[in-house]
Amino acid sequence: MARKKIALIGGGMIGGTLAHLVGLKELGDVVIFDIVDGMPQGKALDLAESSPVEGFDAKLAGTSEYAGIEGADVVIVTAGVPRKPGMSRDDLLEINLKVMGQVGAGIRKYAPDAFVICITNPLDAMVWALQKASGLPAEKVVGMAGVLDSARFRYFLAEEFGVSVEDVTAFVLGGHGDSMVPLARYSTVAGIPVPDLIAMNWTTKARLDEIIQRTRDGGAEIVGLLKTGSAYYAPASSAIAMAESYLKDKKRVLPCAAHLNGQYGVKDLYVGVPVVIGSGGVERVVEIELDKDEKALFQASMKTVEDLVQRSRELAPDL
Ligand code: TXD
Repeated sequence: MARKKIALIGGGMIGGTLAHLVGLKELGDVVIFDIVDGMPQGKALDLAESSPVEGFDAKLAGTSEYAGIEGADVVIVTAGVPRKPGMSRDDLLEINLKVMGQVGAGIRKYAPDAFVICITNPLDAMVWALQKASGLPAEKVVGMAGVLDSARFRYFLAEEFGVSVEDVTAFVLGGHGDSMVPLARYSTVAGIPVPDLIAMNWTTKARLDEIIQRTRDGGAEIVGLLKTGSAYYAPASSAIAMAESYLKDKKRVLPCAAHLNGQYGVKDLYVGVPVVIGSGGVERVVEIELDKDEKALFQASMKTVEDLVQRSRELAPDL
């Protein structure tokens, strides 16, 4: 059986890390596409030269031609401009919409059967634009944000409780950004819901609220520390988890920005919800029961996504 082909559109900080992880996990061959002259070729060669030491077999190539992504099984898109300190995700809207138009056209032409994962910010609008621009079925185009946001929540909870990150599960719903909705009720330590852990005196409601706020601000915290870019290790790991679930038909239940068509009362928007990812792409949207407060937070988050998409429609009417 031929190796799978994974195309990475954007070979920057996340793109390079994605290529490294694909190699280390032996998920398939890699093509890095970028508009910067020589950079994708240089990164691909450097990574290929690590393969004898790490012991993985994969072809790694760099390209500035869309033809290079031909026949890709998975396409992961990070192309665009990253957030700088003080810059909101929304500031990136206009420039990155143009990039999604180009990338979508490239995917439409050369990789129409691929499973496409969008990472570029502002995420919920970019994945919407990428699906429109590529014309791929909505279940084959998803956005990565929830796996990262919930990984941050899990990490902070594991630290708080002094337990393994492996035993902490967490759910984050809604848009990627300040309006995301971390769901404490659906977050557990080995199956014990976080509110029960408060009752067991493992933590306090006040501490939990601080952790939730830190999760919401997780991206900005890293941007503030790095000063010259945004997070890339955890975002790359998160997208790889999604790609792996597709490639291996694992049917993992992961929070992703998925196209909703009525679920959660939402129409034609990409919003972070739990989905099942298997060889069919997004095979199922999991509609969980929300209580009154959670519903209100989800609605507010939805409103910010709706506004962003509305502005995208105005800025890019031909999408
Ligand atoms: O949770 C999430 N979704 C995110 C999103 C978490 C962290 C970062 N997130 C966003 O991912 C971030 O705001 C950016 O929009 C993307 C990519 O972040 P990265 O840190 O990898 O940015 P880089 O290093 O600037 O890489 C972007 C690359 C860079 O090499 C550019 O030359 C290239 O994109 N680029 C293009 N490639 C192809 N085609 C076009 N048009 C293009 N324009 C720029």
